[in-house]
Amino acid sequence: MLLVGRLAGAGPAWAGVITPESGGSSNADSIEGLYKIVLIIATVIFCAVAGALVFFLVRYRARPGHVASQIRGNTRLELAWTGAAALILVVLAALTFSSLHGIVTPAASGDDAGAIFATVDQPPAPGDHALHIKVTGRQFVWRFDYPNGAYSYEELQVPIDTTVIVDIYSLDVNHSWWVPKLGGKFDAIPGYVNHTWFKITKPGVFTGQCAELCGQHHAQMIATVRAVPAAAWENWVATQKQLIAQAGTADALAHAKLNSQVGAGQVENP
Ligand SMILES: [Cu+2]
Repeated sequence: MLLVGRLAGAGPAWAGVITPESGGSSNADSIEGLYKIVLIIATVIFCAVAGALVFFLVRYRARPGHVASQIRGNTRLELAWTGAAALILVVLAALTFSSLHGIVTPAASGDDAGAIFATVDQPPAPGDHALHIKVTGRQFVWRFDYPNGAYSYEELQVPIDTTVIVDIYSLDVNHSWWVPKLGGKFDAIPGYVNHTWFKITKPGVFTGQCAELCGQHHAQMIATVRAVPAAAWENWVATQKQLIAQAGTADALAHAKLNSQVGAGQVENP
């Protein structure tokens, strides 16, 4: 009971409990907007149908001395509810298709967008003005590869006001890339590249989680997206590249030293 109470009291338990989360990227906002429209229409219809049902159940309930009149067929009523239902579906379809463009098609980067890279092995960005990030899922961590050769784990750093095209890979089993405030879920499937995008306008941190049960430590497969001003991002990605190169050099030195010690018999060959 205490555990259930604690779980229910946790902030994330109530994040977007009725509607999807939004506020990070315009595609997530469009998804939420569309969801709300459908939810409102569905709620109105539910209340009307359930209300009418309860009304007629009470109003025409069986009572001693009252015999319900037996009615069959009402062409006008039947035409009306068939037509109204069809009309609602047409309206919903029109709304969905008009929002779909803003959800699927990446927005253009803003005027303050940072340095733009594109790698040769990826599809061209819309207007050729976007940052491509390769996201790779593996048991149990997300890896992010940047166009300059730098990479990071768990946290993806991006510049604000820049359209980020995310190319999603998996190395082992099925995973699912999901940062709720930046849009919907996208499967990471071995042997297949999936794509999505987001564009963050203000600096901030957005948290996500692998959304496909991928093994024993699936719960630890978190993802964080940190959006920073363009200049800060350029600095960061350059520094990250340097740090990786330094670590590589230190690793090679340590390896060479160990090999020479093994050769000299100072340590046992493992
Ligand atoms: Cu996973």
